[in-house]
This record gives sequence, structure tokens and C-alpha cells, in this order.
Amino acid sequence: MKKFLLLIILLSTASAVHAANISGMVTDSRVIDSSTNTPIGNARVTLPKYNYSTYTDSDGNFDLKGFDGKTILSVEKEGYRPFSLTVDQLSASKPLVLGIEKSAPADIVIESSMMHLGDDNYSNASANAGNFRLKSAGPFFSKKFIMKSTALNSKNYLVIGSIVGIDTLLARSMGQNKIVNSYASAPEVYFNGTKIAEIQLNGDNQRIKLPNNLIKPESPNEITIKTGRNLMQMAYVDYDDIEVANLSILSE
Ligand SMILES: [Ca+2]
Repeated sequence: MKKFLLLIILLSTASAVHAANISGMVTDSRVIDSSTNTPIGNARVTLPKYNYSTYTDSDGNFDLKGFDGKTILSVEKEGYRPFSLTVDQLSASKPLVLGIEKSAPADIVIESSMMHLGDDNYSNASANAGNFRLKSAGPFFSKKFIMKSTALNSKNYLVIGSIVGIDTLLARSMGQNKIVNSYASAPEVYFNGTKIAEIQLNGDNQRIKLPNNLIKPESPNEITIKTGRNLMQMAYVDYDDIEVANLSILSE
């Protein structure tokens, strides 16, 4: 009996410690200029899923609210490129130092906020399921933007700042979700109506090359991202619920 009681006490202590790690506030993180390493004050730091928003103090410091699982952290500051990072309890258990870059006149920001694509029907074992608190904007996102003719002399990329929730077979095999009995087709990326890529994995700063022959100089160009479908659900269409933040065009 004594042994049994001891076991119960040990188990409840272990879960209490675990809970404290999840809900604890992460302090002393900083935002700095990536080229000068100087602290950046009054930068807006958000966890969009949790409606959490804070500003850095004059030393660039900020505190992060506790969160579950993996989630997207965004930083916005006038004169700087939008920044996003996928964080989890492990990476946020020590202070984060986030280097952000000055924006350049040629930068094209397509979308700096976070979008949820899908149908709000998802498994709790999905990659980052606990984070889906935004209503879905539907199964696809599309946006037009102007590209200059000088882009034709450069290599051009769509940069996806952060993406979470993809449940492809590859994402599953990489341990990005815990779904046992199903998987989804990959999200597809279209540029001016032509499919240019599939996104197989979750992660930050994924680059997708824009073929120059598809660029319409000095006129509207269009990026479309369609989320995948659950390939094991035949009775109805079940779109893969994903979140995407911080889309931009990089020319170099
Ligand atoms: Ca779904």
C-alpha cells in the first residue's frame, strides 16, 4: 500500500512539473537588428493563435506567454521585414534572441499576418492541432501583387515565413504529427495559374522558385496556396487544416 501511494505522489508531481513547463511564461527574450546586433525597442511580438501580443521594451526585451505544442511567433517593426518563427516548449524554454532584418525598397510583402486554411475539421493528433483557434479562411489563399520588370534579371522566390499543420506522409514519417491511420496530399503552390510546387513539410523560411517565364512584369501577378486533402477520407472532402504566416517575394 505504501509503495502504491508513493507511486501516485511521484506521478502527480511529474505531471505538475510538466504542466508548469507548458503554461509558464518565458522571460528575457530579445529582438535585435540582425546586422548590427543592437536591441530593437517597440517591436510587436505576437502569438497569433493565442491572440497574444506584446511590445519589446527599449532594451529589446519581451516576455512570451505560455503555449501548447508548436506555434508561430511573429515580430513586426516598421522599417524591418516581417519575421516569423515556429516555436515549441523546448525552443522557448530558454530566452529567444530574434534577429530581424531591415527592409529594402524592392521588398514585396504578400501577407504578414497568419492565415488558417482548411475546414476546421481536424484530428487532435494533427501536426500542431492544439493551436488551431483561428477560423478557417477556406481551403485556399490567393493574392495579387505587382512585380517590376527588373525582376526578370534576378532569381525570384516565394518565401513562406512559417507553416504548421501539414499532415503529409512525409511530415508523418519525420515525426511532425502523431496521426496513425491517415495522411493528406501536400499543399500546392500556384503562380499565375501554373502549379510550381508542393509543400511536403512544416517549417520556417521555405523558398519556392518563381520561374521567370511566368512573371508578368509591371502588372499583377498572383500567388495561390491550396491546402491538401485527407487521402484516407473518401466519404466527404476533408481539407488538411494548416496555418501559414509571413509570405514575401525575394529577388536576388
Ligand atoms: Ca480538415
